[in-house]
Amino acid sequence: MQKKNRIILALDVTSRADAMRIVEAVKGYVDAIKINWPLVLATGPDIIREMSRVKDVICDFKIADIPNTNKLIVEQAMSRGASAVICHGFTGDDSVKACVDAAKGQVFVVTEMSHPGGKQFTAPVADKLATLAKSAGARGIVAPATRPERIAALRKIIGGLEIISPGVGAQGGKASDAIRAGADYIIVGRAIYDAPDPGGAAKALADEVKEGM
Ligand code: O7E
Repeated sequence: MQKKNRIILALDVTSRADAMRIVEAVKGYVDAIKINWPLVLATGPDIIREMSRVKDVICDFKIADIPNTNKLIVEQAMSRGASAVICHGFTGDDSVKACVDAAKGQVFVVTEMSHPGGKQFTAPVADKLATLAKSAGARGIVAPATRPERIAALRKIIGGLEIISPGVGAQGGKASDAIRAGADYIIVGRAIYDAPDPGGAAKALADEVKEGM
C-alpha cells in the first residue's frame, strides 16, 4: 500500500452499486480499501478481488479463532486478492502467529478499540496486545483515533510497526490529531461514504492529514 494520502476507506456499505460509486469518487484520495463483513455478506466474497483491482484491500474480518481456523480464513482472504488482514490478539500468540504465517506478515492486530465499550475490555490489555503483535511478526496494529494519547503510548511499544487508526469523523476523532500522535494511516467510513459528496469529503480529510504531518 502506497503511503500517500494516509487514508484507508472503510467501505461498510451493503450494495455493490454503492461500493463502486464511492470507490470511483474517492480513489484518488485513499491509499487502500478496508472491507468488513457488511459488504462481503451483502455482495459475496468476490468483491475482494473486484476492489483489489482498484486499490489495495485490507480484509477486516477481525479474525479471532483457534490457529487452524484463523489460517483457513486468512488463506481465503489472501487468495481473493487481499493485501492484508486484521485479526484480534486476545486469542493468544499461537492464533496471531497462524495469521501472520498465512498472510506472510501482512497482519494488523487490534489493540484498544475506538468505541466507548473499547475501554471496558480492550483498553486494560492494549499494551500487551501491542507487544504480542510485535513479537508475532505482524505488520502493525489498530489503535483508536478517538484517544490520540493512546496512539502515542502504543507507538512507544511497537517502534517501527505501522499504526492504522479508526474513529475519525462519525466516532468523534480528528484526522490531524491521530496523525500527529503517530498513526501512519487513518481509517474512515461514514464521514466519507455517508457524505453528500464522498469525493469532496475524502479530499478534505487528505488536506487535514497533511496538517497533522
Ligand atoms: O466509524 P466509521 O464509519 O468511520 O468506521 C470505522 C471503521 O473502523 C469500521 O469499519 C469499524 O469496523 C472499524 N473499527 C473501528 O471503528 N474501531 C476499532 O477499534 C477497530 C476498527 C477496525 O477496523 O479494526 C480494524 C481496522
